[in-house]
Amino acid sequence: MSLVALRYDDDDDVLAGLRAPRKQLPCRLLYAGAGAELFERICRLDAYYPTRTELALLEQHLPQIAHHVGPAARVIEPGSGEGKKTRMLLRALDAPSSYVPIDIARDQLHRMAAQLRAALPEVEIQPVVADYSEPLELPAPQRAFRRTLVFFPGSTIGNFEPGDARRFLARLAALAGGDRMLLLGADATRDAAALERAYDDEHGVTAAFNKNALAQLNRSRGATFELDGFAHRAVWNASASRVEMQLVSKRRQVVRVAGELFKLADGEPIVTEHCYKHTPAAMHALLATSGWRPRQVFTAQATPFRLWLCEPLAANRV
Ligand code: AVJ
Repeated sequence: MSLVALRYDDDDDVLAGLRAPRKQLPCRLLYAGAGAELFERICRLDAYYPTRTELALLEQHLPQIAHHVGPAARVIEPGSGEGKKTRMLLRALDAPSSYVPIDIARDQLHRMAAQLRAALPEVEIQPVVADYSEPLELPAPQRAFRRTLVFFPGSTIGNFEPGDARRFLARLAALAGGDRMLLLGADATRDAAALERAYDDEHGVTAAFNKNALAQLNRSRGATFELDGFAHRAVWNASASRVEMQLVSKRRQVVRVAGELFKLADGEPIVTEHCYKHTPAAMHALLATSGWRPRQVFTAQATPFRLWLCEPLAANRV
């Protein structure tokens, strides 16, 4: 098994975010520790439409996607999660050569890699433990491949600020090399009621997921957050076209993080995540400025969720 472990340092952006006038935490904290499991639970909620919508789209269109991608592809997946969509993709492709899942949740990544090796012994599986939003190096493949397919489902692209999304997609283009394709899942839902149901679910799973960011800091950075002192809130910011995950302080309080004190007013929010919703026009612009162009777009019926199968911009081909 080849494995590239990369160190990442969360001190600076955590403290910088808490010192800012609009308090903010990096969203990767949500997915650390118990967060990976909590996010999988969100994905199984009825109210959380993106996962089941995307699964149905994959089910329906993977044969067509596999036709475009062709045989012996190397598949790279930043933020691979539990791997259900991956299995569908690898099964649909024509004799995929290798698969590189990149995830920060080490245990889940290794579990998923072991399951894939058992299910698809003919595919080379090369997990990478890393924060995929940081520059990283990929392991050298042992098997020959014809082209690289980057798989980025789940509307995870919505977690990036606009400039970061552009830089990230451009970096994927460089990472994947000349004969590359990208399969991107993106959500364009802008219905406030549907978003509220999905991001503030009645079972409180999203609330627990959100508070996990504080629990992580208590564990890893000696922070003193009392989880009961904060309320989960999901705000639809229409002008920025994003859902804002917030933790609202229920009282005036002072918390310590890495030895530094932070004051919170009663009702003051800490923003933990932005979930951008990209309209087709916004997505076309984002792709065009990051070295990609859509080859075929697959749109769901019930909600404006899409799979964007992309290839390099002609101008980028050398
Ligand atoms: C992982 C960013 C795709 O935006 O729907 C789900 C994260 N946050 N519920 C999303 C999330 C709260 C999710 N993404």
